[in-house]
Amino acid sequence: QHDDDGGPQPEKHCGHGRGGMGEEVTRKEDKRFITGRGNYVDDIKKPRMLHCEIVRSPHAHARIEDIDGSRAMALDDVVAVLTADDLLEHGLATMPTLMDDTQDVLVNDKVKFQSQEVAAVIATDRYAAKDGAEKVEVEYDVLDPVIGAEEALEDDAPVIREELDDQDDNHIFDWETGDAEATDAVFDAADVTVEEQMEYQRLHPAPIETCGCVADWDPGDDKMTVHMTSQAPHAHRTLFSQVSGIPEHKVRIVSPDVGGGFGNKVPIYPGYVVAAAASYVLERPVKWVEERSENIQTTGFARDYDMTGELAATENGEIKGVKVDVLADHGAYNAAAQPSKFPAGFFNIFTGSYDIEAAHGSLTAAYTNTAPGGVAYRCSFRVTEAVYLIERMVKVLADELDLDPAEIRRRNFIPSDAFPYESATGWNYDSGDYEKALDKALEMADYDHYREEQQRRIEEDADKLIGIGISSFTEVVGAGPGKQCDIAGIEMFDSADLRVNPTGNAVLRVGVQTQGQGHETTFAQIIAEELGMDVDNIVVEHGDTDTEPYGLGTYGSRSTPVAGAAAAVAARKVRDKAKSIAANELEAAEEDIEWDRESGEFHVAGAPERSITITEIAAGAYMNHPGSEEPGLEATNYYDPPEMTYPFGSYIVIVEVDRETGEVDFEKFVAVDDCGNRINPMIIEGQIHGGLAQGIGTAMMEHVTYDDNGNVTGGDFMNYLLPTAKEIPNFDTGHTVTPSPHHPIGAKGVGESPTVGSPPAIVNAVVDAMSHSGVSHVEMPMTPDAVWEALDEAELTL
Ligand code: MCN
Ligand code: CUN
Repeated sequence: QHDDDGGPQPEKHCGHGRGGMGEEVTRKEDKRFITGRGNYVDDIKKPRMLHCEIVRSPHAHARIEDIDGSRAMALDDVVAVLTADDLLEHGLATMPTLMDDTQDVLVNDKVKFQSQEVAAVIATDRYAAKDGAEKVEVEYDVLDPVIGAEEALEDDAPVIREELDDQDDNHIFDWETGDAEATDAVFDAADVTVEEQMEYQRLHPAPIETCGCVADWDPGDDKMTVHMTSQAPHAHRTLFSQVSGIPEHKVRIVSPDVGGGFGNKVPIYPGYVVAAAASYVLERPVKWVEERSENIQTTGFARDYDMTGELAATENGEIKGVKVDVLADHGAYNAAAQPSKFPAGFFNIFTGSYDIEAAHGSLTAAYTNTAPGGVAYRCSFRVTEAVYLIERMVKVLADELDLDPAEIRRRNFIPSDAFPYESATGWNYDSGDYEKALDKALEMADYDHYREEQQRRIEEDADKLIGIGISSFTEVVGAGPGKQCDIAGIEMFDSADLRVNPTGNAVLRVGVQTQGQGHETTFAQIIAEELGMDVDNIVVEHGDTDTEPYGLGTYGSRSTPVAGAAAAVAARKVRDKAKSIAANELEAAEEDIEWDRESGEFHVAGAPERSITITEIAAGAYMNHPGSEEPGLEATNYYDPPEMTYPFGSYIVIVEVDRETGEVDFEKFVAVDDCGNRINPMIIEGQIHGGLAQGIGTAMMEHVTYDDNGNVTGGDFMNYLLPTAKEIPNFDTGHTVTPSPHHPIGAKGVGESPTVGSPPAIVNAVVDAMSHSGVSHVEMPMTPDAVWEALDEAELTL
């Protein structure tokens, strides 16, 4: 379904026709993908290349007594068996995590989660490496595993991280935000308070392409080249250099085409380090590519927050205060991928879209015998958890007060004239118009009709109940500013380098890294808009640290807010210089030259027929440059955003709940998003569709589960369920436009909004179908049996 605004939009070019801002330019990169010419890590083949297979622990918690690789080495095609001892020689047995913890590359002493990396087998092909891995004999002394944060913090829980000097329990850190005293005061004075405990289960980003690399040490140039699945090639280059001791100018990271990242490809994993070490030692290229179960069981997971929320309000539903307490499971290492000064990510944005007087949050994080991780999966650093908490709590409060959940939101929204707005936990929202987005969504959803239908079904004791769920979320994306946000100390700016060729086409190099978001198209559109060039005449390059300007990569929907700004500023620098060249070519004074966005040309003020295009100017820059300027036409910008951007939206989900089976059907799914000025509406819609699918996966089926022995029981696609086309309904998408006041082109990010915003709308809908019988919460994933249980408890089953 398309936007309701004035019916379907023209297929291409709805602006000035050159493929600038707001035009539905078809994706330039798709020709390569749909003709089978994509180039992913596993497509890379090098002469003399070896293959790496990792030997993994079957136990979650065990001491390693002995590793014997001799039977593996006896196989013809096996070249080497590596253990922690071999890596120790090169100082590579451990690596730093992004949160300053130290993770084993290969286990030296004690295994801390199932499938942890214990040894590596290097062989001439992948099958031989796998055969070799099966022959490596490891003797384990099995220990009691600690599964679940609550159990981990019990007094008698086995200590997982005994190797750390200051660690005699499984507690990692405590964190606090807001004003406890002020919040207690509004709670004491409140007419009503509500409380609900809710778990945001452990998820996995599960990109279709798993993680992998080809490491190639060149002893001739003393240079390490690593082609890898990286969302942040430059940051990874710096970390690689720091960990390996190879000088940074001798490290080249290349991200070729990346088959989905969703946050999974932000951290560095042991496999990368092992492959690089093996290539260095053996002086041959080494490929390592994970299998699906390795990806789900060992690489960065998401969420795993056990949250208790409380709201205080007046009896007419004015929210006065919010409290939240969280128990966070970080797995065996603190390896969350987020700005280092934010141990709980941006979770403290939990006041959401509402003007709330006082707020307080606290959190305790624990080590458990499970894979490390903690933020990835389309989340903007824990905003997903924060949005889930507040949007669920508003529904709980609405039910308590018997108020319409749309109405209670309206009564509490930050008013549109209150921006810039500082929240109770200190965030500076740039712009918003929440009521407008909600009104639009209500209209698109035919809200009143479904409320009536819901009532009718209840009165008729119908077999299928109707539930209507709303989420009016606010996102925060676009980290920096560099002074607040860094990765391993590197400030989170981003960059663009624009070079216009003598024949009038251009190459834009950016520091961010597309994983499917369509940057090769949308970044070209920014340049097309700013320079009056045709979008087809601009090539966007990314992902090679030897040629691209330094950037912090793509995650947290930061590409548009940060690198998009850098691209616009670089283009404007080029435009400034172009003006002087235009003056020279048109034989006019520079102050008389005007840029006309509509025609994409420069002309002499008052004489529009005396005009010149960027192509002609480009020729002038190289073939007839004015004496006042250097030859050439290029510019670079490193952009440190003054603030983050705050996209938002209202989602309305209407479900039918089957009282006999507990099955949930989506009757209607409305998503109204506001990401400020829109670069490419078609790409935005694709982002929304994909993100909503992931939101449905989250709410309905995805869960990395463990049994009491620490076995990952939800660690492959038989057990970790992803939604397919069958589970995904049609979406009705709409939009409002509230530009970001501080962004050069007024744009905010959008990639994460649908995954952040939709799970509470879906849970609110299922709860809403049963709330007349007193149901206040259903835990995710809301599988049919979980929903049936809730129906049964409320005596609603047939
Ligand atoms: N866009 C636009 N106008 C705007 C905002 C964005 O046209 N006002 C376009 C952008 O130009 C870009 C796309 O929408 O082409 C997403 O932009 P943005 O919101 O800036 O997000 P990023 O490009 O930084 O992508 C990151 C975000 C995250 S954090 C995850 S996780 C995620 C997501 O994007 N992973 C994805 N979407 C994904 N889509 C695909 N196909 N694959 C992934 O791995
Ligand atoms: Cu948090 S998942 Mo995206 O930011 O790469």
